Formats: sequence, structure tokens, C-alpha cells
Amino acid sequence: MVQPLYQWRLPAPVSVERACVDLARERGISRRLMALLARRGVTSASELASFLAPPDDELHDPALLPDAAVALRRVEEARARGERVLVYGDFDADGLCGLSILVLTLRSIGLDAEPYVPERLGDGHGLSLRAIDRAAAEGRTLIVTADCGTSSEPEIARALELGIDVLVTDHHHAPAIPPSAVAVVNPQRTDSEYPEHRLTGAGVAWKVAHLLLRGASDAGIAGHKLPAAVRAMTDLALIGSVADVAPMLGENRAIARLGLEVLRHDPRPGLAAMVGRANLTRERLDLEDIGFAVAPRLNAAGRVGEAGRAARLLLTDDAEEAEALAGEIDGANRERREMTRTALAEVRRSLCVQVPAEADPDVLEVDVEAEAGADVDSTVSVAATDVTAPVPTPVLVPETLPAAILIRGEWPVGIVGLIAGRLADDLSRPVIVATTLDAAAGSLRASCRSGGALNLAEALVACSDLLIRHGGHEAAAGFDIRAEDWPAFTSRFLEITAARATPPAKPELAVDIVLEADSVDFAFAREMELMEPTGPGNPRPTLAISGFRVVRARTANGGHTQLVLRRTRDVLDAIAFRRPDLAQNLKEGDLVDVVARASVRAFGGLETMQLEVLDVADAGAQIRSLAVRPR
Ligand SMILES: [Mn+2]
Repeated sequence: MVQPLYQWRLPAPVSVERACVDLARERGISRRLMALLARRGVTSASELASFLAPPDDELHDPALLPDAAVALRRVEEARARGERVLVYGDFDADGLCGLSILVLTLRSIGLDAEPYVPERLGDGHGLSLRAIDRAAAEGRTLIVTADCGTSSEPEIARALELGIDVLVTDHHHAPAIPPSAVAVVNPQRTDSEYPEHRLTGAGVAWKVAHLLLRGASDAGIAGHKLPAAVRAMTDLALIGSVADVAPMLGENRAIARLGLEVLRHDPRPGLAAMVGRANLTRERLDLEDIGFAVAPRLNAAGRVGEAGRAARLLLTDDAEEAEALAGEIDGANRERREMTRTALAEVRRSLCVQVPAEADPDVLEVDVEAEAGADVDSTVSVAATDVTAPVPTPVLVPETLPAAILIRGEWPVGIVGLIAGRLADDLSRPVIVATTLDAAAGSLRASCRSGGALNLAEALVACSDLLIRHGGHEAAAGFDIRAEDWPAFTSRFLEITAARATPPAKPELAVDIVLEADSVDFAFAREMELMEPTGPGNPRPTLAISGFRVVRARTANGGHTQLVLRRTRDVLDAIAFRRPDLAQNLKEGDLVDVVARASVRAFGGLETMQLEVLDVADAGAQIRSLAVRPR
């Protein structure tokens, strides 16, 4: 008997357009590969054609963006008049990359463009009054935003009063009536006719760069061709897209493929230095490296008040300065990680929750705040393993744990979301972590994660009389509260949880396709390479495979289990990372099903397929057996 650690969530059927199936057949795409593509959202012929096309062919005319013409005209005017510009980004990785793209672009056409990187506490989310004051003081008459601004109507109006125009570039949810900015370049606008609505802030900024740099002369048909200066900035657009976990389809996939080329072969000094710091091989960089090494370093800078430094790193063309800045940001990242680790250890100890050592991977933080329309921190943290495939940490949870966890401590505001996210993932129940926001005013700021067990937005509405302000959505939310109201909030929230929360179940493991062992071969592993680049937004496929007999299961160094699995014709090598329990519980001759990812390994000139096993169950226990059982 082997106990699976997860509840396997088998793929729901996805309907695929007839024309898409025909095109797949025409292009020699197998049914199983088509099934995987459909799971990633490729269900129409046009989406499939786009998936298979070279990236340059998949770029749309930037003139199709809402307000493109106005934006172009206003920048031309600024150039003609020699106006000074302030570029306002956001402090997360997407915002920093979008900001850098716009600063580089405006400078390259001769404008005096200064970056303004907001601070989480001093400026908050969205365009800040402080930035507008600075623009006014410096005689800047145009503010260009990146990754924010759509919901900053009051600030934009204030800028106008001071004689400053605001040009918004953003990708956040847009109200029916866009703000009164000079232009609101946002493909999420309800009146947008731009063919791609999944761009991130950096992606939109990159399209605006394309619009501004191709010049008025070659618009139209030739407008699709990418100027070299724009191509060279695709690395930044890519990092923003990965950091926001944009679906890697359509134009985002094109950006990923073009951006990886730039990063691998001709990166800007700041990114080269950062990649070096992360001990990554530049020529083999992939989306996972960006998602778990590059983007978190940029996000960490924002969390510990170093976002300005990160912007300098992205903007510099001096290799020496880049080295120094990358070192400092690396330090900030270590600091953030250390703070989070200590805080988590502290909290887990107090809850008597045991987690295997080294189980806290680097996290990719996805900021969902603005989508939720809240001016509070509701960053969702996604553990490395959760993005590549949702594999929560194996944890031992005491049975006496309450149905919701509310913790108040003294931690930096920038990390409470990370603590809440990690705990909610581990414990599969609502977690709220609060810290002091303003000691003098006696206020707290809290981050909430649902752990999949409760609708947080609703629960907070039911407590809103106790909160200074709150916002967020079902899975992630945040609020500010007066310290004296915390006890009352705690008891009311626990009551709500008791009444409404679904009891935590085994963590789920999402499966992309169910296959029998004999059909998982080298050819299939090769076929799946078509899905590259994989990573955040396009995780490597997880396969549920039925019909193995265990030949050998033994402990490998580092708490892993090495497996040899037999199917009808041959045996397969497999490894289960961080699963020492499998070596103990599996014995020779056991009939099992597994969830795994397939990878191709080159060894001594020979290529073989290996399975990376995520979970094991007795045959038939989690999936209906498809295969003839091997003897
Ligand atoms: Mn963004």
C-alpha cells in the first residue's frame, strides 16, 4: 500500500474547434499533444496557427492599441517642444520592466525622461500624488505610466490642474469609462480592438515602444516589422510577462521566444549581471529560471524598498555599475528570503506544523492587487513548484489546528503576503497575517489567503465595519484595521470560517493528461518539446500514467527516491524529488500509477527519457486503469 500525498485532479474535457483538430492533423500533431495544447488554451485554429508560427509573425500592429494615435501624437509634441517627462512605473518586476522600456524608448528619441519608482509604503499602488508633486517641482509636463494608472482618476485630474498631462500605459482591469488621461493605452479597455488582451504591463510598454520607435513613415503594412531597438528590449518585456504569470500564448509566447534569444545572446548589462549572480547559464536560460531567479530578485527589491536600485540596474549600460547594483539587489533578495524564512519558522513552530527542511523554494510573487481593485497588498505568492505544476509542500499538520489561522506579529509589511501565502498553501485553510502599519496611529495591515477553503472577499465584506479599508478577491485579499479592533475581527472571522469554510482536504495535484505506461515514450517526450518555452504561464505537462510495476525503489542522496518502473516491453528510470517516503513504502512487485513529468536527458551522446515522479498511488486508486498490467 502506498499513500498518495495528493488528490489527483484529472483534466476536465476541453472542447476543441473542428478546424483546430483538422489543422493539427495537417501539421502532424498527435492527438495526445493536441490534448495537452488544448489544456493550455489552444482550442481554435487561429490559436494553434499562432502557436506554430515563428514569433515575428505573431506580433500585432501597435497602432491597433487603444489611444495609440493620441499617444504617438502627444509624445511627438513633447519632443517638438523639448518637454521633460516623468516615467512612473510600479515597484514589482512587471512595473520595473515596463518603466525601463519606456525610459529607454523616450530617451532614445531625444526626450529628457526620468524614472520615478514608487515605494510600497510612501506611494502605494497606482499613480501617487507625491510623484505628481515631484514632476511639477522639476518642471515636467508629461507623465507616462507603466503597469498602472488605469484606476488613478483622482491623481490624473490633480496632475491636469498642475498643467501636467498623463499618458497611461497599463494592463489592469479598466472601468467602463477610462480615466481622463491624455491617452489610456490598455488592451483591457472595454472598447479595445487590439487582438491580444493578455499582455502584461511590460508587454504593453514594449508595444508602445514599437509604436514610438518605428516612426510615422513605416506604419501600416511594414509596421509589423520589429525595429532592432525594440527587439533589443524584448528581454524586459519577457521578464514582466513571466513575473505576472501571463499565459504563454499569442503575443506573450512571441515575446517569450524573442526575449529568450536576447537574454541568452545579447542581454543588457544589468540582466547579464543578475543572471550571473543567480548562478544561471545564460545560453540555457529558460522561463523557469526567469520565474524563480530573475523576477523574484526584482520583486524582492520592491519589497525591501530597493525598487529604485532595481530600475537603475535595468537602465544602466555600464557593466561595472551593473555588477555593483546586481550585488546589492542580491543582498536585498537574501534579506527578504531570510526574513520570510525566519518568520515562517516562527509561525510554524507556534502552530506545531512540521515541514521538511529545504522545502521553501524561491517564490514568484504575483500581484493581484490592482485586478482586485484594492489599494491594499494582496500579492499572491506562488511557490516555485506551484507554478511549474501545482505541487504543494508535503507537510505534517496537527489535527488540533483551527479552521482558520489568524496571526499578528511584527514583520515588515512587504513580507506578510508571502507568509500568509505559504501557510495557506501548506495548510489548505484561510490564513491571515497582520503586522503593524503605523504604530503611532495604532493601525495594522493584514494579508489574507483563502487556502482554497473560503471566499475571502465575501468574508471581509461581512467584517467591513471593523476594517479601515479592505479589498481583494476570493483567494487573496488584504485590509487595514485599528489594533483595538483586531480581537473582535478575529472572533468574527473565526465564526464566519466555522459557518462557511469547506474543511481542508488533501492538496490537489493537477494532471494534464492520463496515459498508459506503454505510450509514454521518447517520441512523446520529443513531441512535447514543441510546447517550449515552458515555465510560469505554461507549465511543463504533468502526466498521470497507469500501469507500472515497481522493480526497484531506493533512497537517493538529498532525500529523493530513485525508481525503476517496469511496463510491458521495458523499464523506465524515474526520480521522485523530496519524497524519501516512497523508498520506504514501495516494494518490488507493487502495481502503481504515477503522476510525473517526462524529461529527455543526454548522457554520453545517448538521449534517454526519464520520469520525474511527483506522486505515486496503488494501481487504480486515483485513476481508472488504462493499461494491461505488466508482470
Ligand atoms: Mn503587471
